[in-house]
Amino acid sequence: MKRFTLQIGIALSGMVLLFSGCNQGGNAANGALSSSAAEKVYVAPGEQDEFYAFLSGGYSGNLTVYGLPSGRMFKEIPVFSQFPTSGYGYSEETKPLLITSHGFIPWDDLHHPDISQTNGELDGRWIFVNGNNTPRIARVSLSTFETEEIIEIPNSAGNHSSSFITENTEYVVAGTRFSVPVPQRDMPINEYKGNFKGALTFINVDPEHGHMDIKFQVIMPGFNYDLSHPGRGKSHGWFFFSTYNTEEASTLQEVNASQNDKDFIAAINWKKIEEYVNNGGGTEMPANYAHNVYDESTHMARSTMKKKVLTVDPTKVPGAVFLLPTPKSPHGCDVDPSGQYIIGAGKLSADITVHSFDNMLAAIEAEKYDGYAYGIPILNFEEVLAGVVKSGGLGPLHTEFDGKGNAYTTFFISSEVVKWQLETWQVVDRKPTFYSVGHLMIPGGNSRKPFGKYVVAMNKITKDRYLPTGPEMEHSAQIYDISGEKMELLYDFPTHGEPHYAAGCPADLLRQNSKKIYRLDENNHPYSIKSPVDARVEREGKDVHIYMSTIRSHFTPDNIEGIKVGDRVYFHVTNHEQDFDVPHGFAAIGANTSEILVMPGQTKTIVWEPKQVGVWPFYCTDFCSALHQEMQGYVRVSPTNSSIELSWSVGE
Ligand code: K7E
Ligand code: CUA
Repeated sequence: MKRFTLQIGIALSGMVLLFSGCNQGGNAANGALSSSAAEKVYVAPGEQDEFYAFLSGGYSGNLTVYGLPSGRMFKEIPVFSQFPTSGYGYSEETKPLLITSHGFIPWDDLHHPDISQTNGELDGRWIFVNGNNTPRIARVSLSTFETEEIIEIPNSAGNHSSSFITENTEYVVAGTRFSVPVPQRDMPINEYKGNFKGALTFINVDPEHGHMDIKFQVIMPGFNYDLSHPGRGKSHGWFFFSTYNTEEASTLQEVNASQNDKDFIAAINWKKIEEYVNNGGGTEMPANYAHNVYDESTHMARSTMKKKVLTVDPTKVPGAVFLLPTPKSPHGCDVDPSGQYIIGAGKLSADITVHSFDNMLAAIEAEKYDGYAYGIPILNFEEVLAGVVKSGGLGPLHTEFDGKGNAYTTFFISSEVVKWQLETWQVVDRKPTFYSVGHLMIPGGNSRKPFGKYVVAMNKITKDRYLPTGPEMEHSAQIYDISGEKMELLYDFPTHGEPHYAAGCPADLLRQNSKKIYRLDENNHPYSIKSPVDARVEREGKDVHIYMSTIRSHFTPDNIEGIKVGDRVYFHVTNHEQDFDVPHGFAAIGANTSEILVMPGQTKTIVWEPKQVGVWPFYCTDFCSALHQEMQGYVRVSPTNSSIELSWSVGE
């Protein structure tokens, strides 16, 4: 969420009091109404949900997977975090995913998931997410539900207008929220204006493997680039970014970035820029950023540092970049399923501004300019405007679409979802949210083909909605039925971290492709073993490599002697199961990392550095069979100068 002015802050606290005082939520869930709502979210034991929903986890760094309409959480996918549940970010194989130019950065702030598309429709191959703080984009596989790739974004800071994709997943786009010196250098902050720049990064996605590579960065004026969405259909080839702080204030932004009556939506014709760079345009700039790729065949990630990036000066590509004036520090920037309407939600406003793509093209053609900003044409506001939604709410943020001609906009300050019609711009319904809603999500809502049955509102404030859990409450999502004329609130469910945006899709798009096991015969991990008979221990100086097998219900080897204080012991654990949902875990006393959870057919490595002489146990952490408690072993650790030979038992 963004800042809001002092006055609105006060109004907000008033409203929260109002809501908690009158307990509207309780009333809404009473009586006959609540029983029909209950039926609509009830998924009977053994039955499955109709939709997947992927909620961003904000400051948890993770992505959570839910079912709709039940609101049941299925999985938390670690992305920008260390996650002891699976060992992600702790295991030797996954640590390289979290490498950046700033070193190992095991945390980030994840805001906007977007599912890959083909011809503007969800194709269910990958989901892209952004890390805000140390700018990164990650790609998560929707077959393994694991993070497969993370690329760092140079010349960026506060990677917020990200990670949205174009309609054939040609690009995933990352825009900087904070402008910075480009290239970074030591300079006075009060010389921001005119000197800081905002990079909009277009990252090429390999159509077959999904691998990401920065194609170019458009180096824009030093505004704050807040959100973005791709054109689609007729506007495919364009990308739209909302901006604030077009004042280029460098201090007291709460006031100084709210001076201009209108900021801009920047319209970028990426096809034109792509053509320009394909013909040799742009300037190669030295850079330093990490590109981390996980290989499913070796079960291992590798990190490489990239040393240059191609930058584009927007004034060098005539006809490629325009600014659309948009009132009051727009936050959300959303494009309807037809690609015709670009919605700017001025977060300090009551109205929603809708621009027309056709009008924009006509205004460009007729050069209806209201001046220039750093050489970039500013289009005349009235010329590009399609309509204004007189919402009656306060603080519009984000808009989604149902594919039936309706748009749904969240209002943070007045805590509601407002349903309005495209083209008539009339409000047709509004429902309160509890409380202070940020994003909302309709499955497929950011595509040509939304599935307009439910909308999920993700709320910033929980207060009295659940049993209290001390000062810290989980955030709260709410699901509404939007199949009828009026929205109907069905259910509340708690979320992890702070969800911002979410992405959803029909369950059938993913269910069939969801991987059940990793095949052992395809395991190319250099320390994997194909069978327990290959289990062994090898010493290389102070490094000891244990090639370990797990199968219900034993480790091979289970007892190891000849380890010394000062050794680095690598447990390379291969899970020899080939059944769905039979992981084994591994934990060793005094390990400085976490446990690891190893999926069938997979190999994972944990490093253990024994500090004390003794006989130390390890065990399986996942209750894998009736004899799970027997799944254990010992390591004998001798003094550094001991002459005890390496030996191990293979459980004969
Ligand atoms: Cu509005 Cu980061 Cu998309 Cu939060 S953002 S709500
Ligand atoms: Cu293997 Cu418990």
